[in-house]
Amino acid sequence: MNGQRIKVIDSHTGGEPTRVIVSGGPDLGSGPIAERLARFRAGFDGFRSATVNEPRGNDAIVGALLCEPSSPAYDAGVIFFNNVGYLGMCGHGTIGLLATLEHMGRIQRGARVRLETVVGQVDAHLNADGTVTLRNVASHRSAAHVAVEAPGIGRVYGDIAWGGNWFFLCGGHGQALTLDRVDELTDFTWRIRQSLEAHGITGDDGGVIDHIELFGHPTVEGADSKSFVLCPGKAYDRSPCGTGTSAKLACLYADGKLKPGQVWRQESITGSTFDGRISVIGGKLYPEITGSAYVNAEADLVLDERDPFCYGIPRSWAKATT
Ligand code: PYC
Repeated sequence: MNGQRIKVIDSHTGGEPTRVIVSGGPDLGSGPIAERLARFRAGFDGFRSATVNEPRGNDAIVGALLCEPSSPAYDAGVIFFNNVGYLGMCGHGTIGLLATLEHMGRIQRGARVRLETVVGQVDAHLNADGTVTLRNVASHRSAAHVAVEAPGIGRVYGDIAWGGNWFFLCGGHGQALTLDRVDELTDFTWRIRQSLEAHGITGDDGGVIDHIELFGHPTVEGADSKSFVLCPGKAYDRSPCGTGTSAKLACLYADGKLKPGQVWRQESITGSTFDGRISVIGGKLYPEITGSAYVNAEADLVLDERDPFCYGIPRSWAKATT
């Protein structure tokens, strides 16, 4: 048979899909994961598009390339990517990755996996009940109550926070957060995203704010809040977003509304939930996020060079950010 074969295992975490590349991925050489990401982007971006974009994937899928770690301080390396580029970190993807490793028989319940990500070390535990708890990179709020004028919307206010990716977090936006309004919510948040860019509003060191989060009242019993999250390639997060929940926890802590150890249950637009809590060590805030993932497919992707869409259908309207 013609074509390169790539073995993948798919899962979803609270509805948001993750596709782990098990074999057949590009050879990115050795060294720190950030250097390997640079090689991935420069030399193998077609692989990214081929594995997550249509016709083999869709806009919501996050890919996870498992790599050898650069030092014995880690158990594995991982590079997350999506329909338009690369992610610093991915919370739902980390939960999906651990469920996948269990499915493969590579880890057992109780295992702790020290992951080398592009933005730092993330420790993930496969709990006895099959849920996964990840300890994210240090997170913080960079600016509070920032005003942005968005065309067709007017002035909106939000906090800018880091949770492994950059987020703009808005309450008081006047939008009903219901699943039947995904198109309207996507349009609303995309306008905010474009306005932030147009006005040069960024995270620290010019980091592009490529995730927009709206918060509202919860609908699931026991949840503290419900969110809608717009991802960099204009897809919405079906899960409560691990890095977004981390950013939210950093804002709550900065406002004196969350204490270390206190549980914050974040509901997604689909009704799935993550439990978040923080610890503060040496003045730095480390979010812990707990959620569940389910493996739903094992497949061989075939990349046949004769296929005009071998490397996916490009998302020409959406810019890569990371
Ligand atoms: O869970 O961190 C997350 C995430 C980022 C983008 C999609 N999911």
